[in-house]
Amino acid sequence: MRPRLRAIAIAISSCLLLSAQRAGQTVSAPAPAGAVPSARQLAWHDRQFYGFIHFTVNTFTDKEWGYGDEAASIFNPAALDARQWARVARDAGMKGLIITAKHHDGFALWPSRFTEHSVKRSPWKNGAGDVVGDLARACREYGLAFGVYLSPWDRNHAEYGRPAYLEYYRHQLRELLTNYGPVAEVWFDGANGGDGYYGGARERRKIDGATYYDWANTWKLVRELQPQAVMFSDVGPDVRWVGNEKGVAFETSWNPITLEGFYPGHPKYTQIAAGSPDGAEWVPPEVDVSIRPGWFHHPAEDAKVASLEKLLEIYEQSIGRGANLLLNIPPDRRGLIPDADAARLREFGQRIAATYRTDLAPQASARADRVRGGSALYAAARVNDGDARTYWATDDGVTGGTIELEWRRPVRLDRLVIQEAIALGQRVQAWSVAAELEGRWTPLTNGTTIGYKRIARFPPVTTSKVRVSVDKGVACPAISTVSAYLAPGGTR
Ligand code: FUL
Repeated sequence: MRPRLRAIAIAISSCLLLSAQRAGQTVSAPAPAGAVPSARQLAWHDRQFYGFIHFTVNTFTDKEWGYGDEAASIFNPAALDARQWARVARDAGMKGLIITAKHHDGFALWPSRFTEHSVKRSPWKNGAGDVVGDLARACREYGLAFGVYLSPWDRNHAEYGRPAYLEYYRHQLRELLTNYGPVAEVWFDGANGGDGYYGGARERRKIDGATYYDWANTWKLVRELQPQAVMFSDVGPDVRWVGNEKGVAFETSWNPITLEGFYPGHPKYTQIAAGSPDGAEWVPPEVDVSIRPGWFHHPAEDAKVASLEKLLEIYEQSIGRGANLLLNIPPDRRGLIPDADAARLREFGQRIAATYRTDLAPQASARADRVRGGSALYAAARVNDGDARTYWATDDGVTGGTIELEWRRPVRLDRLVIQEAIALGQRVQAWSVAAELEGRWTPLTNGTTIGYKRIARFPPVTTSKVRVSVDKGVACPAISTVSAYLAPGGTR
């Protein structure tokens, strides 16, 4: 071999040896940054999209908030079929359903032993029905997670506002968490106190939201009875309210949040609802929004079902900003989700499935400008290897970096889905996406936080090279997924 070639060959082989050594070395994983999710929260993040069932006496009185004096005799759905709800949910791509087992009016949708104000006093199935049980069974049949909403405010109960009501509330919770199999989410809303029937007193009752409910002990009961269930309220402990009912998560949205001094219904909650990078606990946001103007079904709103465009916008502004989406789909007086809503939800489910069916990223080769310890374990190829557990990372103290995806032949795409390895905390503060168009790097879009998932949309482009940059972070980036798609028709 000629000396020059020999020198090159030696250089190449020593390079290979060096990288082989590096691959063999154990480069340690990045340390978690800030607050991190629990196992039950990680399972919740994976659920992403599920439905809310608002159904009770209000459906029959055409109200949003019942006063608490509704006669059980008005609850009489002629064709209630929880399996239809589950089918509609499944066809929409939902992973679960949460039902208003009891709304503010106090009417129990299950035959509670602790009140007469329930389905057992209604003409429906001659008082032998159980809506909660029907839904729990339907969810099991259709592979959906099942959840319950138990309103803390009870405008029917005589003892509301006094200690005895708390006992009653916990008895009801115990029934719901004992008799219906696994519960994935327990939903505590923040509306509290005011006027009501209260066993005939018909008066205004004010409670102190900071102390009255003694949440710590109620949360303990849930943990004891259903340890895998996440609890939602304005302030967690597992999942928090996004702060509005419009279907929009904050553009800059942190899972960590400091909730000390706050309680469900706190008047200043919306000021902190976006979370913060140095937040003390991991309590991710959930976006609750209705497919109609109201939470309950009202015939006058039959023509106001959200359009497909609106639902797609909600999807991108909730799930696409790292939150979960809880979409309300209220049954009507028959006890069925109206045909128009069901058709819209099917259309929505099909569009989402079609948009995210074909990931173009696995066909691309990936490289990064920096890789943690030079190790294959943390290489760029980890973002498009189809394994959500692996991730690209850089060295400690390096809080940015760039991944390039390159295709052999040009592809057409209009969005990337970027995901952080959130088991290590939420780390990215700014990102940007560019594509090589006619030989020039062209910026496509940019944003701030990522979290569980960020949908980065841009006008459709045809390109062979795409670049994702992490421009700023609280720690070295840990990106588990970059996937690439083209929506059908090139629109949303
Ligand atoms: C609120 C309630 O007051 C509404 O009626 C609805 O249930 C919504 C999801 O939560 O706190």
